[in-house]
Amino acid sequence: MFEKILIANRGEIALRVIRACREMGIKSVAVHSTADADAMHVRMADESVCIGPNSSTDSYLSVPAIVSACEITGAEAIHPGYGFLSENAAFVQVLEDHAITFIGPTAEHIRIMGDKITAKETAKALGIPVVPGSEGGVPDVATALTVAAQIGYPVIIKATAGGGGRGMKVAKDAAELEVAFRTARSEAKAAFGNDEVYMEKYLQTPRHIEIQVFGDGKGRAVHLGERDCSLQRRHQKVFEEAPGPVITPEQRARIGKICADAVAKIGYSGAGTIEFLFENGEFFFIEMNTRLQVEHPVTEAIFGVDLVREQIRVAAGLPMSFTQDDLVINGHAIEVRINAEKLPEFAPRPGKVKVFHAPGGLGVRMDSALYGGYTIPPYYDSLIGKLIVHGRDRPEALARLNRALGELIIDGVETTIPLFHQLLADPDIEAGAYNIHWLEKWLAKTYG
Ligand code: MV4
Repeated sequence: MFEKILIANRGEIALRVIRACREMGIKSVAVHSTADADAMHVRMADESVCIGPNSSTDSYLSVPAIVSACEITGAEAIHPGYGFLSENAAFVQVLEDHAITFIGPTAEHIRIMGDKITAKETAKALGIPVVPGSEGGVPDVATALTVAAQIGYPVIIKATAGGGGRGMKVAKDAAELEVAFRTARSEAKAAFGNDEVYMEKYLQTPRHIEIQVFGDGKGRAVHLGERDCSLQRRHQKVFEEAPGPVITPEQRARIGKICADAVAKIGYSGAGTIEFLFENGEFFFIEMNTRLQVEHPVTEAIFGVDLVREQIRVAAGLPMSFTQDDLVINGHAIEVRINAEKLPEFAPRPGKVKVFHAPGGLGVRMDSALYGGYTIPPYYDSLIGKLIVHGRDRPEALARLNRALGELIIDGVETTIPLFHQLLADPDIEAGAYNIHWLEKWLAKTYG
């Protein structure tokens, strides 16, 4: 096992990894920007290294600074958390060349899944159901029209280098396709420096269902069911739950086995998430994320596993501590993401936190790096906490969420907490009757 791990991240996810390290008897090294000198991850780690100025580009995204911090402290492995360098194949390649262990998949697996066409071709070849669409890239409008005539309208054009919703365009008929195609291309070029696009049948009212997978890098893999992450605003998840409120045990077992077999076959290592659109009882692959996700705690709650501990184990060459048969769902879990933002526009509101009081009690987990007197810097993501609740069933989880939100106090900055009180009062949320468009529509009608 490793003696020392460096955490190339900040905020709640850095604490999450430090906690797993401490429970495993592993020393932790925090890295931080100058703006984060007083951050909780720096206090909680065994050691810390300042790696650069405020800007993420020059600190949390600086490969030379992070590799140097590793060499100075003698850390043998790096946990990337999510965001920042977590899905950067070039970074993982550098670590492979420096004999530093990356706690995550290989550079090659990250590269395959980072290119959305290669990802989809790989998924399809592995037996994962994909959305009907173009075979690879679509080079021109004429090809786009031919593909659309085959798959039927509406269609969606996506950037090969994209993901997370950036650079997508929908066309409802041939008349709209030419403009949609040209716009998608130029936006892809501007955003990613790569103008390659591909096309799919546009699904109109799906849910976003993602399957958690886990591989040992030696050809064994399991699935840990699904999360329903349909409640999103501008491609940012807001509320996530596991299990999905409309997924049957048979659907879960079937798609779960397909996903676990697929990642086993490629020798995938560590945590991964296979994202699907789910409509009329069918799953359609869209992307795979090769990292630990923000919403992993809902899966941990219902399966009673520590996913970060497992990531560290397999990175050290140990087997996973469970088999598929050990993984039995217990109850229901919900996460809400709390941002330092002003409603209704979700405008970032960094600043000084006067009082922070985390809720507690049975079935409540608060992952946050806040403390009273802390000043949230303006340079990074506005996520300041995740409240995760677990109950014996969905109604109990919802009641517990309502209760825990009532106990949570964050004074001094505006937050998205009031949104969740309002959402919990909505009959559609109570019924689990929502899709990927529900939240944007609800926000438009509630906040105007
Ligand atoms: C789609 C789609 C409908 N049909 N693909 C958005 C983010 C990216 N991961 C994929 N996205 C979508 N792909 C087809 N063929 C609708 C979306 C989409 C969406 C997906 C998940 C969650 C929220 C969303 C909001 C708008 C659009």
